[in-house]
Amino acid sequence: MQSSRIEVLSELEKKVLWLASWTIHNANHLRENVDGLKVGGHQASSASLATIMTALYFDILRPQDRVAVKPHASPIFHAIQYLLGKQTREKLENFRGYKGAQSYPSRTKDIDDVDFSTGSVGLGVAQTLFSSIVQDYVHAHGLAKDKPEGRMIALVGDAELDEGNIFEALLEGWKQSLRNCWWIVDYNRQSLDAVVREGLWERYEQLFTNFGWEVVIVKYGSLQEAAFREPGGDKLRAWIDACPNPLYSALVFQGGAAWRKRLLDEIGDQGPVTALIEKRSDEELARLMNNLGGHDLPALIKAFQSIKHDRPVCFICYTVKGFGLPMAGHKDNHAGLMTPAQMETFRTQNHVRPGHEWDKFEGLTLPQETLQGFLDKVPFAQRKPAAKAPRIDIPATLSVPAQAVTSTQTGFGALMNEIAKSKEAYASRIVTTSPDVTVSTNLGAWVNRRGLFARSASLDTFRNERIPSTFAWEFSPGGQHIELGIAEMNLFILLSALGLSHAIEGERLLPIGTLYDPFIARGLDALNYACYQDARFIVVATPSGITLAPEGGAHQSIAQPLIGMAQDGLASFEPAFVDELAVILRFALDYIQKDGDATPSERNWLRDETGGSIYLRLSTRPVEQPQRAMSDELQQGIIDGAYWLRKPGPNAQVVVAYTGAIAPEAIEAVGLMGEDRRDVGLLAVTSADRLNAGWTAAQRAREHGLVHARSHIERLLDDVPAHCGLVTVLDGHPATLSWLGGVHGHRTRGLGVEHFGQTGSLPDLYRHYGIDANAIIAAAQGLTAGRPIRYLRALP
Ligand SMILES: Cc1ncc(C[n+]2csc(CCOP(=O)(O)OP(=O)(O)O)c2C)c(N)n1
Ligand SMILES: [Mg+2]
Repeated sequence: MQSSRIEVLSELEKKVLWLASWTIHNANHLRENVDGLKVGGHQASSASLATIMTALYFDILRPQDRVAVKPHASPIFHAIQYLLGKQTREKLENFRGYKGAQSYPSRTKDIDDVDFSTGSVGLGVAQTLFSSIVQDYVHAHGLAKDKPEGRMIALVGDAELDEGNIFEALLEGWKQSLRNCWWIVDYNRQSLDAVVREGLWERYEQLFTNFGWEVVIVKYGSLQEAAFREPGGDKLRAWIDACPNPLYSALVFQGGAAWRKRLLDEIGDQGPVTALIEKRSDEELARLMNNLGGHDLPALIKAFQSIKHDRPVCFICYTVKGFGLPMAGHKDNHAGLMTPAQMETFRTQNHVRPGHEWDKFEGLTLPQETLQGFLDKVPFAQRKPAAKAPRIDIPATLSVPAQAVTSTQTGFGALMNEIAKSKEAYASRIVTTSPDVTVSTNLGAWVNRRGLFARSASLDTFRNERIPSTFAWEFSPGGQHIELGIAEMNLFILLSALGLSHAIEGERLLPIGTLYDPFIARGLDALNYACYQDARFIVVATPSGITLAPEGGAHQSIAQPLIGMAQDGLASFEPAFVDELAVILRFALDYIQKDGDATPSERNWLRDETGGSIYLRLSTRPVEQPQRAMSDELQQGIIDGAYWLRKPGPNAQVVVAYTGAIAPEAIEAVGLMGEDRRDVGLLAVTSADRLNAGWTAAQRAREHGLVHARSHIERLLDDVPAHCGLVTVLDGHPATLSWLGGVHGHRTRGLGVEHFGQTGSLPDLYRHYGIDANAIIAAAQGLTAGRPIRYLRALP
């Protein structure tokens, strides 16, 4: 290592810390002026990573590498990008402000080339692991041939390692022969509330080693290493090693005099170490004791450069939270901010003149040309924006053999089987994944044809031994299904990684993940995370609801339809029939590829051109399938979210609106009411989510003066007379559909499931929860005047 390179890097490190601290100070200052509020700027948490990120971004990273930055190091990341010319002063001045640089790095909201969004701790870390697997998948399929393999790197807070999803990912990574993944732990031994427990590094070391990772511990800086070589140095080293975390932090906070007193008290009588301590001034002593490996550029660069293989590596880098700032080491420093007076002192230390705070080289000693010349050549900054991955054509229709009676889940399996037979390009871009429910979500036929993915091939032993089995589980680099262990967090983070392949690998994949509907809740934050960073995928959740009758309560999902409605970036559908599903799946494969204009369509007021991910809620309940031609109008209704299965007449007294597997009950109820109520209508709702989104958007458009804006649901309900009652029903929370009454003010009774499920037969449960035909009729009678409905039986 040339010393001049280190000199440049340490100047940049200083500048990065200054800029990040100033960004936070400046932003908080603004906030205080406006509304007296203080917002946590994470000065200490950022400072902890200043050296590591300087070493990485300005020296170690190559253009093909990708990084998930610890959320609270966002100011350091933005400062680095500012120096590299990829972030603007305007955005930094507006840090944490409206449209300013983001508090936590965001792929979609920041302008400075964020690789992975972070914020919810633990998720970005696991994302790097799954992104490595996706990189292997893409290359194994002969895609992105010219793109060199990159390292997927996570900058991890030590307390972040408490998040269980990291360990679920670690286990899966081992199973999938993970490569090219580095996790760099910012081992400052502090979390948000406190100082972390002693000796965690030893647990981590064993754990990571067990999973096949190399572990590199970067504990001492080069000043410390030099001091250890002095007479008495071994005593100093032993003292450091034995020092409890809270004490070390407290001494860092107190500074040189406190270090001297403590060291002399504890080891001052042990021979030459006294001289080692005494010959240093307070300031030199503090610098020595603060010189942990994670704040020492030569130590870090040596550690990173020592890795010559592609196995996963965990670096445990000792750091001080708040390094270089007055709050360094204080246990309460997580959201701490420097006071204006402290900032002034920091300004003086950095030789920054008032009015020159944003000047890139202000206060540095090396000539500007040297620094700018260095920045111009930083390897990581040479990367070009990824070329847009082209759209993959999806056929106009997806066909599936007709069945008189079947379920949407079986239909899904049949559709995937047909796609598996196809020679068209889109079929080879589909990649499926499931957390140990591949067979029970009906992906078996697809997997039989397309195989499982692994970097090296292995045959199905049962098949080799000629033992009959319905499933051939052969692994090969060309396989198109990634089988996961039972961890829904992993499912969603893998979908997040697969769903960003077009942006990260420059190759578009069409990811489809399956799981049981109730277990969406297990991976919900990861699903939210995937949507937040605009990953594109289809999630097929089946089976769902109390329709899963004999399985028992906790397997029966209730809230999921509302999750589907409320989750941004995710359009949800719940078809009742397989012909609807075929239309929706085709739409979905196209929709996940869109990234166009955000202006809503004047037809349904949805922003379909922007695209997003898709959630399909399916069922195992076999129901009689309609025998009908799929007209363009019907197709459009299915996609827009609803269509009339039976159009209400001009004097309609009742409309039943249903979603999903409960269709036979709705159809039956409408039939039974016909003699006693006029012109009963039956509305098939395939997507409460899209209906609701279109309705909200059309209302907003009208408020903005577009007086003719009309959403799909408004048009559908236009001709329903005002006195007509509306009964809504689904196997899920009733709020999913009961808002329909608000569209034109029809009196509405929402039926659905509000309480945990239980075991029983389907009729038992539908009766118990009040979503069977009789309950629909009772609701209709309650809403409408007229003679008693003759088929209504007393409710249980
Ligand atoms: C899932 C989740 N839970 C809680 C938080 C709130 N939170 C933010 S940072 C933090 C502590 C992080 O400590 P560490 O990872 O050691 O980072 P450091 O600031 O010490 O570098 C917590 C609890 C969060 N961001 N995400
Ligand atoms: Mg920490």
